[in-house]
Amino acid sequence: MAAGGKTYSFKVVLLGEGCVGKTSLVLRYCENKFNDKHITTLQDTAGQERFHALGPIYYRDSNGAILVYDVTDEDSFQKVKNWVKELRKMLGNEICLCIVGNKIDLEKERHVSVEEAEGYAESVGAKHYHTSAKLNKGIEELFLDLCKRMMESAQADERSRGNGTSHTSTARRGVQIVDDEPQTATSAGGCCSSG
Ligand SMILES: Nc1nc2c(ncn2[C@@H]2O[C@H](COP(=O)(O)OP(=O)(O)OP(=O)(O)O)[C@@H](O)[C@H]2O)c(=O)[nH]1
Ligand SMILES: [Mg+2]
Repeated sequence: MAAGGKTYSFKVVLLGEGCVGKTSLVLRYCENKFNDKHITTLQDTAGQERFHALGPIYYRDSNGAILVYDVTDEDSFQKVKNWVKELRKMLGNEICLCIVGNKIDLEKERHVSVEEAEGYAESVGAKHYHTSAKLNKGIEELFLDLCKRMMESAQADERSRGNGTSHTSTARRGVQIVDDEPQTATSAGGCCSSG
């Protein structure tokens, strides 16, 4: 993404329990498409062991993290809390955290209250967003806001270092999807496979 003639490149990780809508959010943002079917990004039910071993490789050097839960699934919100703890512990306060309550079109089945989620986000220095990949709600705002925050953070960083190095990015709309092995370990036990 460019600002004042400058191009920045950031690493953002997308984390969350299986079936919360991670793929759907990216698909909506990048291609403006939505698929009703759940085709899990992960075709195995890797447990905590494997996920914990690979997690740090996946989120190492990240500038931002999008932590997704499903508003109808209380357990997926607890998983987000675990991720926040781990990311803060491993990466400190440098990383821009976005907590995303997805599937707000299913408001009637909501199991995570807005107050609780927003209050929690504030308490850990994260920002909370409400989205629906299905209805294309809140997604532009999420990505735009995250980019702004990461840019501000990078600029503050540059000022404090007193230099102006930058990187180039050729990714479409600033989103580059890296589908590598560690990523598949982030959604261990998708809802459709392990219940
Ligand atoms: N109603 C509703 N359904 C959604 C929304 N976003 C995703 N879904 C559905 O939820 C299911 C899972 O979506 P995915 O995007 O595949 O979820 P995921 O987090 O990538 O799942 P894994 O790759 O298994 O970790 C699919 O059936 C989607 O159609 C939404 O905003 N509203
Ligand atoms: Mg997926």
